[in-house]
This record gives sequence, structure tokens and C-alpha cells, in this order.
Amino acid sequence: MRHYMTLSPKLPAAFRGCATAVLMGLSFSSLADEMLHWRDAWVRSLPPGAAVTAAYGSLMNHGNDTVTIVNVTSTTGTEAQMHDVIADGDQRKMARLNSVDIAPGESLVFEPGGRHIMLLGITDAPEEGRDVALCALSAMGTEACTRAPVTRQAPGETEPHGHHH
Ligand SMILES: [Cu+2]
Repeated sequence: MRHYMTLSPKLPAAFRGCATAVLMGLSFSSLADEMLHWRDAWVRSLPPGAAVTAAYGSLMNHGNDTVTIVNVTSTTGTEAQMHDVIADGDQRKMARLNSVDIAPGESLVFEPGGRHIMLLGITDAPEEGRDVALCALSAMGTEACTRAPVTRQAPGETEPHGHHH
């Protein structure tokens, strides 16, 4: 499991000092602070010739306020988009999400068959076992990044779940 925590670059130094206290395990609260924490991120490995894949993982809001995620980026591909899978009659289709709110203490979960991060325009597919950088950007300007390993299925999963993207 990889834990990365990112603090808003816009916070005044005093707040960063307090945030450092949090990292050291001291109690802390601030209305202006946003703390996001990725866990279990991964990217589905691409079949030969594919230019599109999906990234998954959980993004937890450790702050006291709702955080609105407005963009995602990756070091792989030309573009990353947040997608949801919605029912359309008997079909299931993808819909792009422009923003997603995460309530305090809640996680935004990207998982196969549900919300996912679509990585588009991949010309140089990362090999299995490699890491891809994945970042989420909030409306307040907080950027939370993680390294997501490229694997065929979710780390820790034993049964293949078919090919989602
Ligand atoms: Cu998609």
C-alpha cells in the first residue's frame, strides 16, 4: 500500500506548519486546509496496440470540509478523465464526470465496473510492473498524487474480473 499526502500549495506557511504537526500525529483542525490521501491506486495493463486504459484507487478526504475534485492527470497518455458507468436501458455506458465532491472522512473510489479514471491517447504503453503517476486536483488548488503500479488486475485480487477499462 502506498500512502502519499499532499497539502495545498496555497496555504500560508503557518498552516503548513500545522499540517506538518498532523503528519507527526498531533491533533489539528483547520477550515482552510484540504488533505487528500490516495490508497491502492493501480492502472490496468494495456493489451498490445491499445491506446486507452483505466486507473483505479481510493482518494480519501482527511480534511474537515468537502473537497471538490475537478481534474485528474497522469504521466501516461495525453489526457485523463473521470468517468462513471451508468445504466442506459440494458446497456451500461460511460459518462464523463467534470467534478466530484468528497465529503469529510469519505473516499472517492475508482474501481472496475464503476467510477474510473480513463487514460486516453497512450502511444507508449507502460509495461506491467511499472509505475504511473496519478494526480487529482481540487477546485481549491490542492493536488494529490500517487504512484500507481501497472497490473492486469487489482493488486490482491485473485479472480480475473473480465476486461473493464
Ligand atoms: Cu471510461
